[in-house]
Amino acid sequence: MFSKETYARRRAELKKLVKSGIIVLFGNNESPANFPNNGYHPFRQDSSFLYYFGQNRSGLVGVIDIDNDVETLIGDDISIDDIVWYGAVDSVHDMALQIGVANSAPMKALTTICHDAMRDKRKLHFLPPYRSDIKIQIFDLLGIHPNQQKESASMPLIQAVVKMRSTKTAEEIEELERAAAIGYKMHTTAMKMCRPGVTEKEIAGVLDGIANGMGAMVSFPTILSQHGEIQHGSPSMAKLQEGRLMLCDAGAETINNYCSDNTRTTPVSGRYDQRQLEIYSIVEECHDYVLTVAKPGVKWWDVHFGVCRLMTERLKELGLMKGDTDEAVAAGAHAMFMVHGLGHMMGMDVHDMENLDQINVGFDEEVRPNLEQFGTNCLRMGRRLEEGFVVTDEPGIYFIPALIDEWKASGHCKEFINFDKLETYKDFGGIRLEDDLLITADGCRFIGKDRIPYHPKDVEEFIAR
Ligand SMILES: [Mn+2]
Repeated sequence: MFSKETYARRRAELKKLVKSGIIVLFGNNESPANFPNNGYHPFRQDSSFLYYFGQNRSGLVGVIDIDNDVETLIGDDISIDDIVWYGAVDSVHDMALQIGVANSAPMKALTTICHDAMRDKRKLHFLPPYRSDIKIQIFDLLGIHPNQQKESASMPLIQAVVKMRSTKTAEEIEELERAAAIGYKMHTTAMKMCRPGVTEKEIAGVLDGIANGMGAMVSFPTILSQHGEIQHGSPSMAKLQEGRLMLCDAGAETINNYCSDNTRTTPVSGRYDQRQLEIYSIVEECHDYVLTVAKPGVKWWDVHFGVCRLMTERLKELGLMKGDTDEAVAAGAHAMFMVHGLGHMMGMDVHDMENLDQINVGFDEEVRPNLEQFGTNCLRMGRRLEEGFVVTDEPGIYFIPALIDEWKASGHCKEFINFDKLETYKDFGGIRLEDDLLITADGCRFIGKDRIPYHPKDVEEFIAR
């Protein structure tokens, strides 16, 4: 937790931005895995609740009555029965004081607050809910059907939260650095373990253990696969095989729930072969290019398409693409290889604030998303960078047999893709490199004191055995 002044300052700023009405921020409840007392573990608090109310306990709601300048932490104190099983915890009153909130109340008070507000026709601001239990709670409190709750969520509140959480303060950057240190340990361990005969799950399980042991947990389910072309390839019981590449996309959350997100692609044999090296070098060049152009005022949209053009140029040199580079990128031909966007915001959520909808987080009036074009529709961020933003830099090249077959059969982008050569890459897999960028006053820098090795020579030396 940060100091109570941090939370008080954030709520004061939020009040200024939202201007009037009552803000209701729902914390998360325990989520049952297979029965109520066997929940998904560890408990994960809602990030916006954490940001303004700091308390990492289930069953809490934060209320900010802007017009009357009253803040209340709502929740029920635990009973002696719970104390027997889980130990004593601070009272809701004490938890409120720890975050500079003057008032506390039991959960039934929320019903009164909401009913009074509706009677007096006052504006109630809530964020779009994403858990079913909270949707039921909102239905009970406000009578809004779960299907209508996304539309009924408060746009002024969404915009205020996005504005504040997008810019990371010095104490948040320290947390992100801590997350990066855990991520470093995870990735270097995966690289050292990567060898023929070891299963994907064995390595991923060790990474889970590092994340749990050094912080809160992984920031998302670890992607670890020899089939790097499968974007969210879950680790399987398959044994790593000589000659293949292991793609590992993984990150950690600190105890205070700040994230890291990195990707490395390691040769199972210990060395990249010539064909792997050729593709890897393109991804590496794209990854490093971002460092030279990302700075305040630059549109992330332009950085993404700068990478797409560079990738297309290099793939033309390899004979996998052809034709005019600008025309190829305009047609979306590069998405045969890079099916996703260059990166996303990162903070307390690995895809920061994705529950508030990426169109509100990564885009604005000036830069609108393209939801039509394959590949470009996966770009989660386009707007101009600002100092204090944290974005991931994650170019990748993949050879997806089903996609190759589909485009080849339909003739899609046939003037830009050399399908005959591409056919010979169907057994390749995929390569991605990912690091987390902090936008500084005049440029950007990677988060994390130690770089996880990624230049091919460095990787090969690091895993030499
Ligand atoms: Mn990522």
